[in-house]
Amino acid sequence: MLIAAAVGVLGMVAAVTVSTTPADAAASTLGAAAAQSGRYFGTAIAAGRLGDSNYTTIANREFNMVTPENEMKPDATEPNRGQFNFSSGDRVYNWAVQNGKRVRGHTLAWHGQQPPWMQSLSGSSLRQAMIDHINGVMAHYKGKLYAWDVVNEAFADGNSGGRRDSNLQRTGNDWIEVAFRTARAADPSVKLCYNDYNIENWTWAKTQGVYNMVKDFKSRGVPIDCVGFQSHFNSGSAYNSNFRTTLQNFAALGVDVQITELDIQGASAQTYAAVTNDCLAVPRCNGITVWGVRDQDSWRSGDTPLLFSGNNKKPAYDAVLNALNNAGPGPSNSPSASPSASPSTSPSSSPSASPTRSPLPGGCSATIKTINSWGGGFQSEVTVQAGSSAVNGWTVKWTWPSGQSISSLWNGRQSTSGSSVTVTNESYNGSIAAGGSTTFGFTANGNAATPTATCTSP
Ligand code: 9MR
Repeated sequence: MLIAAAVGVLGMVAAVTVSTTPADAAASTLGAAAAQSGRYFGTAIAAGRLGDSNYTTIANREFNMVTPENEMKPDATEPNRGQFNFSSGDRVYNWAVQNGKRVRGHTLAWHGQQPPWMQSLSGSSLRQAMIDHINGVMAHYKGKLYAWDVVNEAFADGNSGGRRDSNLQRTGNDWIEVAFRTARAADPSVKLCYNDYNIENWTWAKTQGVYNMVKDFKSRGVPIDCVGFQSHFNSGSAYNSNFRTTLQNFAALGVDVQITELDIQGASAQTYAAVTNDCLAVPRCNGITVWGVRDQDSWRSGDTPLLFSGNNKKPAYDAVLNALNNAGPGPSNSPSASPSASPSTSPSSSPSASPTRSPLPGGCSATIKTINSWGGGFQSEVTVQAGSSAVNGWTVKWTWPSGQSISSLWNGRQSTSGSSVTVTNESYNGSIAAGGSTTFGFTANGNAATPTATCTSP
């Protein structure tokens, strides 16, 4: 009996050891699985649900990017003209960053969810109110966000391929570019996105309308960094496999692409996997955000469109996790991550990156990539990648070639001595799984530079 028990215990230990073999261990959460290819996996978060511990347990465990579902919209942030209110937005923001997540701001200029005072404005006073709104909200979150949906849903449904009629549109066709130029000046550190729905199918007129706008913006130097594809798929707007073509074609214009509000009526596991693989196939697809945590949290809960039902993972969850794990360290970790970008179209988003060093076993490597540049300054993203073993704490160092200086840095702690820069991890991003990666970012003064960086871990 004793011997049998001892053998049983040993057998269990052996089995556990085998199942956690580190070399090609699959990540067990969506965020960690996406991070293996340098991407994020996010969710919409509602401030009103943060008191529900079942909700926050899943949200905290699975996701590493957060979009406030309603809390940063114009009606929430500027309820009276010139009087800003960030209490709900900050609740979501603080929950996210306290739990080591980044935040996508949503949204600054939109025909929907305008406060009543804004709905009643028109012409030049509405135009000025839009500019003031962008400046007021972006000042509050300056340097803190990953991206802003600067303009939301400005194109018409149907076959026109043109703009949606709205009070903002009636202020003049240039309202979108004015919004983007205002946003760049207000916070040069944040990616500026155009976000819309029904632009996933490459053959649709609305998709072509937005594509032509982005092409025009890039050719004229209007600052735009990313396009958000909401991806609310349902029977009237079904997923089509040409979504990958759409993502590739937009990326080839020199913008990042992001799946920003994914939900799928009925949550077919196959369709969820297909969408995930479409993003993974495009180096400039930065990540995927689902529009809510559990079916009961969804804006259309009757469609059961999300990855969780109550506390349970649905088949679609497993399909997404497997797709992310199968991608492994993807092309987005390499310095040539953006082969389709057109670097000559605009100074912003030129994809230059420092050479990657092969990480030693147990060590780490760091790659500096230019995200944006403008007269006198630039924004960079640094990817810190673990080698064949996990990293616990990292230090990245480089030397500026020609007098550059960092103006703000996030997701890391900086110390500078002359032209030498040292950045160490924050408490929340020091641990990187074997083969995984994390990123930090900064804005700097001077000409964009991508010096070779070294990475060490204790
Ligand atoms: O999910 C949001 C829901 O709670 C709000 O009632 C609704 C009101 O406009 O907005 C929903 O979010 C929308 C997002 O902001 C923009 N794209 C469509 C989303 C679903 O309607």
